[in-house]
Amino acid sequence: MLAVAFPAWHIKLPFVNPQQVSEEVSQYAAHPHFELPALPYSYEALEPHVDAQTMRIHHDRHHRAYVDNLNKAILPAPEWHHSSLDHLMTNISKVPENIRTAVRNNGGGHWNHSFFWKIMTPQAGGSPSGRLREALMAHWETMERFQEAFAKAALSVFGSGWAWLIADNSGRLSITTTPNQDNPLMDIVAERGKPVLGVDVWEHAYYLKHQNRRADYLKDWWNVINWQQAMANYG
Ligand code: MN3
Repeated sequence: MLAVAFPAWHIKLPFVNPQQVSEEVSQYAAHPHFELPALPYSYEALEPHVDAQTMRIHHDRHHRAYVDNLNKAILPAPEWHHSSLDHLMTNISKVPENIRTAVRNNGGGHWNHSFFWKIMTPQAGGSPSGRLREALMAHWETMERFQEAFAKAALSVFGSGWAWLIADNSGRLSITTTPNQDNPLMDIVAERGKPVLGVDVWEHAYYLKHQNRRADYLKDWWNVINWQQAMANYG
C-alpha cells in the first residue's frame, strides 16, 4: 500500500486570495520560521585553534544575518514559509526566480553554518572509525592522504566558498567545493551528495587569527573536528 502524504506546498490552489496571502506574509514577518541555532559550545571552547572573537562574530553576526535575510527573502512566498531547511536546499531550483538568489545565498549560509558548528567540538581528537574509516581508506588509503587532498581542495577555492567531503547513495566518498554559500544538497550544484565534513573558507572564518593564511587555518581546523558527528553524518 502506498501512503503518500502531500505537503501543503504541493497543492496548487485554483485561486489565490490576495488578502489571505498578505495575512500569511504579515504572520510570517511576526513569527519567522528559521532561527539562529545556539552554538553547541562556548565561544572560547575551540581555543587556541579557532579563536573566541572569530566564533563570536561568525556565529552572532554572520550566521544571524543569513537567518534574518533568509526569513526576509521568503516573505513573499508563503508556500515556502514552513519548508524544512533541507527541503529548501534540495529544491532550490523550484523557488520563485525573483527570490531564488537571495534564498540560495542566505538559506545556504544558514544550512552551511548550522552544519559547520556541529562538525567542530572542544572534545576533538582521535580519528574516524567504523564505516566512515573504511570508506576513507578505500579512497585515500591513509588519513594523511585524505587530509592532504581535502586541504588542497579547500585551498583551491578562489574567493569565498566551502570544501566538502560528501557521500553518494552507495556510500562512496568524494571531495568537492562550492562557491559562496552553495552546498552539495542544492539541486543546482555540479556535484551533489550527502555532506559528511565541510569547512568554511570565507575569510571571515579565519582572518582575525590567521589573516590571509588559509593553509594555517586549515591545519588548525583538523584539531577541532568532531569525528563522532562526521560518522553520524555518513550514517
Ligand atoms: Mn562563514
